[in-house]
Amino acid sequence: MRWGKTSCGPSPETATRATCLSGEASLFEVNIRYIGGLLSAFYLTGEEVFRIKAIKLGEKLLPAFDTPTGIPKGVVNFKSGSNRSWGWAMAGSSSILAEFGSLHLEFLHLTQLSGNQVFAEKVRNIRKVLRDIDKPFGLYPNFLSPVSGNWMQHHVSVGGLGDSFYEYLIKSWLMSAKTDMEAKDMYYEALEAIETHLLNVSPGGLTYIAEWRGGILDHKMGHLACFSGGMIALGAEDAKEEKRAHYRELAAQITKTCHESYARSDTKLGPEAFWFNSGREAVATQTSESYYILRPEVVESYMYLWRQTHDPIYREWGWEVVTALEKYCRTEAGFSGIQDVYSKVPNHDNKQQTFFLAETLKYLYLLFSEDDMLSLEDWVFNTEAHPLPVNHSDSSVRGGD
Ligand code: DMJ
Repeated sequence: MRWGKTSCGPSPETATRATCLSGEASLFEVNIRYIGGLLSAFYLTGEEVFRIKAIKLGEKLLPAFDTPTGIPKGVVNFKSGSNRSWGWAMAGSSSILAEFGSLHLEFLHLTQLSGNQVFAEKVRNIRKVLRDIDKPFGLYPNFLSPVSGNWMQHHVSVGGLGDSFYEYLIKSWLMSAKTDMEAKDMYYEALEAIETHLLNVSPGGLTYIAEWRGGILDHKMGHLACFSGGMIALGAEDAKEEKRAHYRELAAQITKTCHESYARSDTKLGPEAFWFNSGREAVATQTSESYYILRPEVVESYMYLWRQTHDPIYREWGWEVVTALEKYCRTEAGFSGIQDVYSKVPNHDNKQQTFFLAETLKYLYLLFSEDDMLSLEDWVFNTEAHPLPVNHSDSSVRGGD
């Protein structure tokens, strides 16, 4: 998900305050941060207050789905119950794939914990719309009209605006104890299309997933797209047998590329976006993309690759990040993003994004923990790294129809 102008102000950090005085809230941010966090707190403690609050907050989000297609709009007003699209999303006409595509895990748990089918029905409808819509070359564009149900623009990205949609397909399969066949099929079909149309290897041998603008490729990866190494590793085990080794290797190669984006900077932290053009590889080419805001995606993939391979290189790479965070991001009051990863003089942005604690430090902790610490057999992490239990007991959390 990429930060855009929010109803709470012009800059990213206000977007992390998923609600603001107007009563408007980001459907996506409230779901992944607050509902995801409350659900995890309930499952990890059994404290009833967390279950109750998660359900109440979920009910507050339901008006976002009041559209002709049932595809929710990105902004909901907790006071009035109205909804609207982000102004920056195709002039307010579109919903964002990574937003409406990243509700499934949490909403199935809201149904399980409330007994109210409405939550599961909302996300099953989203799944149906996406399953049935024509997809250009099997790809999922990032902007969809909640009114017409048509794609509004053919920009495809495994990074910002698209990322967690793909993540939630494979995690729906895993969270359903491998009963949600629809999620599994959609995931591997989407991955095949990504491989066919977006995957590239640079002249220097680095594998990367480019961005697609109606058939034209931008040979760049966002830091956000670096979660994909971990995602592909997570899904490798349930791929067709003849593809499993290939996906394990692909996951390792993409993760290696993302490591290179860190290794090639002066601070050993990676930029917001890095390019493969004009002889440059895995480096930002504009100062406007040279910042690091404590994002987790690269260490997230290290954790998954470590769990899958136990190759010590992933802990070595993880420790490089710990060292760099201490050296360039630690401040008296916490940790701060930096404005230029290519400068040895850290220009702090004076913001500790919420995902630093929720994700970056958690994935680093898990990277150096034993596998039975939040085992991937029993837990899936929502896209804000809040652990949700795999439902081994029954198929009531099943994601499909
Ligand atoms: C987090 O809020 C989530 O991981 C989201 O899915 C992507 N962006 C940030 C972390 O960079």
